[in-house]
Amino acid sequence: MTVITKEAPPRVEGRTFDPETIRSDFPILSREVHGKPLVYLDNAATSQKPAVVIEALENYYRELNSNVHRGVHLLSQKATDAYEGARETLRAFINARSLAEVIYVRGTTEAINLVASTYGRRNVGEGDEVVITAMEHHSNIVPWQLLCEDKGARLRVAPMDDTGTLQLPELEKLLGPRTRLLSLGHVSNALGTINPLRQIIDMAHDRNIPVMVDGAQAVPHLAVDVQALDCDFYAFSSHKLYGPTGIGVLYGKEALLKEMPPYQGGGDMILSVSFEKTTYNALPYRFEAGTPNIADAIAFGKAVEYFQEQMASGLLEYEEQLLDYATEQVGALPGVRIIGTACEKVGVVSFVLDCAHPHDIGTIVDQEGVAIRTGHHCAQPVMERFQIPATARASFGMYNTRADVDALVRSLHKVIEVFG
Ligand code: C6P
Repeated sequence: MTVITKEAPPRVEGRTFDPETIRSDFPILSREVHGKPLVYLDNAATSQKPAVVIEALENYYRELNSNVHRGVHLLSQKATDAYEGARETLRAFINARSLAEVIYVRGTTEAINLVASTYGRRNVGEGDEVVITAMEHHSNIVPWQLLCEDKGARLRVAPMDDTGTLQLPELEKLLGPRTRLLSLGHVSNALGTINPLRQIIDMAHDRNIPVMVDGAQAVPHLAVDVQALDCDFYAFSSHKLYGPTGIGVLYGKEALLKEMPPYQGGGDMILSVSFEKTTYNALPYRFEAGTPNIADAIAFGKAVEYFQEQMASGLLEYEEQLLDYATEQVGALPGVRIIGTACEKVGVVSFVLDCAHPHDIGTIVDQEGVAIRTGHHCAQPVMERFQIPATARASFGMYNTRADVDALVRSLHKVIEVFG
């Protein structure tokens, strides 16, 4: 039996999620493209930003700009408070035990590279194995390939079936005495599959194998509680969660982080430096060398607060219904094949049409003002598994409506008229 962690956080009574009100919080949604109203359905690539996030960025540079953890002057103290306050917002958001477990990084990609180059370099040796799955984004493949090449270790890949569902018995068979880490996505960006993390993590922990989770596509659509999941590492990016680019989080269990060597050397990650010996700062700063991305971290905190408000109003249920509607409408098109039909899905509808290459689909719907992503979605092995070069992918955010889905479907009828 597959157990899915798709819990919604508690709803605040009397509040109803209203996408129309939400839309007015996102300035970019009122612009036109090619003379048509923008229909933005590329949220898995990056989401749009609400005014509160844009204002937080502007406010930082107008009112607070200063370096953190360094100055005794007022601005530096205020900037430090705002920067560390955002860390607390992020800690509470994923329910990490302590601030020491919340490391600021550039995004999911850097988080995975950090774990590969520190935890991986220390714990993976010749003949050892790292296990991933067949539905990973390149960010959760290449860092492990680099590590395995360097160490003479082996990368093993758990397969998925034709619906894009991970084959758990096959995964279980791969978890052996030489497995040093399992790293997998919570949600697939190319297929939308939600992996049953709790069950998988228990399976790995029964064999003393730590688990790293790529949460880039999960955090914008699911309630994530790292303690309930009991994952060892969890990575996510701000820019897919209505926050700015260039900032993200690596969560790690403190006991593991403490034993890991530093990632990069430089300012802020040290306690003392001499030419003979350097001692390192406490967590999380030990992994945050150099002047950090202060403004974006603060705005990320604002994005999370905004997102949490919408979750408390029923956002996640709304998104589920919208995805069902989109799947039904797109699935009814002539000559369409939906790629990724797992029972538990979130966020995306990936598809191909008999009559047109995905790039042509993307170009024609763009002329109608509809932004979708086409290509391999940085998941080339997924395309190979389904024996297709690419897909067209519509991906949803909190401001999308049934009218957006209808606009997509109308534009796809144009594609079929031209190529069919
Ligand atoms: N996927 C997409 O269009 P960064 O770039 O570090 O913020 O996130 C990388 C990443 C890692 N894992 C998953 C599952 C992802 O989906 C992504 C980013 C985007 O699907 C851009 S390729």
